[in-house]
Amino acid sequence: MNKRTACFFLLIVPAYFAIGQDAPRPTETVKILVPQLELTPEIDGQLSEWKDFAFTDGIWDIYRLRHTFWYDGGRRNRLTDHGNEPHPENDLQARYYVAWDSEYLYFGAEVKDNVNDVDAPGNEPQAWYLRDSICFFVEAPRDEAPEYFGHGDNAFCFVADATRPDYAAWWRHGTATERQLEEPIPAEAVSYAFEFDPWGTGEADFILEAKVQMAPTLGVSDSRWTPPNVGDVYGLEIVHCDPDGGPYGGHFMIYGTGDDDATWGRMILTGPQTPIERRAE
Ligand SMILES: [Ca+2]
Ligand SMILES: [Ca+2]
Ligand SMILES: [Ca+2]
Ligand SMILES: [Ca+2]
Repeated sequence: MNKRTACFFLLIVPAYFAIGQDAPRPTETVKILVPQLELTPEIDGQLSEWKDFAFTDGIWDIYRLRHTFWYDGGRRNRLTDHGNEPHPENDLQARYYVAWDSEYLYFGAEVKDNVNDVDAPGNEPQAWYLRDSICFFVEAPRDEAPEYFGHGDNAFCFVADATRPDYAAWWRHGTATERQLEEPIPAEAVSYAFEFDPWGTGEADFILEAKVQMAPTLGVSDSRWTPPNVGDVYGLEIVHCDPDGGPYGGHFMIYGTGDDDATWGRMILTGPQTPIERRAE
C-alpha cells in the first residue's frame, strides 16, 4: 500500500464505525436475557460444558441480519467480494454465546468463515476492525444517555489469530474522563482460547471461548458499576469483522448500529437456565 492510499484509508475507517451518527437511530432495542452460570467453564476452546447454559439465539448470517430493524445493508452489515467468494451464507455465519457469574463475563462463538485474515494495513494493535475478530460491546450499567463510546462503554475484542499476539484480546473503553482508550485487556483479567477448524470443514472456521473479569474492566470504565446481581441491566452489541483479504472488509453488527450505545441491546442478567429438553417422542 502506498502512502497516499494509507492516508485515505485512515480517514475512511472511522466513518464506518461512527455510522450511527448520520443514520436515523432505531426506536427499538433488543432484550437479551443472559443467564448466570453455576459451573466454572474451562477456557480451552471447547464450549460444550457451558453452551447449553448460556444465552444464544442461534445462527446469524447476512440473510437473517437483513430482516432486523437495525439492518443498513452494505454499510452496517456487509460482506465483501474478492473475486472468488462462496455463497453469502458461507462467507460468514456464527452462533454467539454469553453468560456471567459473580466474577466474569463469558463469551463464546462458533464461526464458519471462508478465509482467515488477520493482517491489518499498518499493523496497528488497536485495529481489530481490520482483522477477523469478534468484539463484544458492553455498557455496564446500561444508561439511557446516548454515548459514542464514553463513560461505561467497553469493547472486548478477540482477534482470530492463531499466533496470539498481544493485541488479540483488546479493550476499547471509556472512563469518567476519557471517551475512548485503547489497550490490551489486562492479562490478569482475561483468558481466551481459539480452536481452528473444529469441525473439519475449513481452516478459517473457529470456536472462540473467553472470559473477562468484570471488576478490573467494567469497574474501571464506570465507577457506578457494582458486582453483578440478577436483574442488573447492561448494554450489549456484537461486532464481527471479516476482511477476508481486503484492508477493511465485511462485518456483522448485531443488536445495535455501531458506536451509539443507546442502540445496543438491553442485556438483563438472569438466574441460571436449564438446557433445551427434547421429548422422547
Ligand atoms: Ca471450555
Ligand atoms: Ca468471510
Ligand atoms: Ca449510554
Ligand atoms: Ca474471514
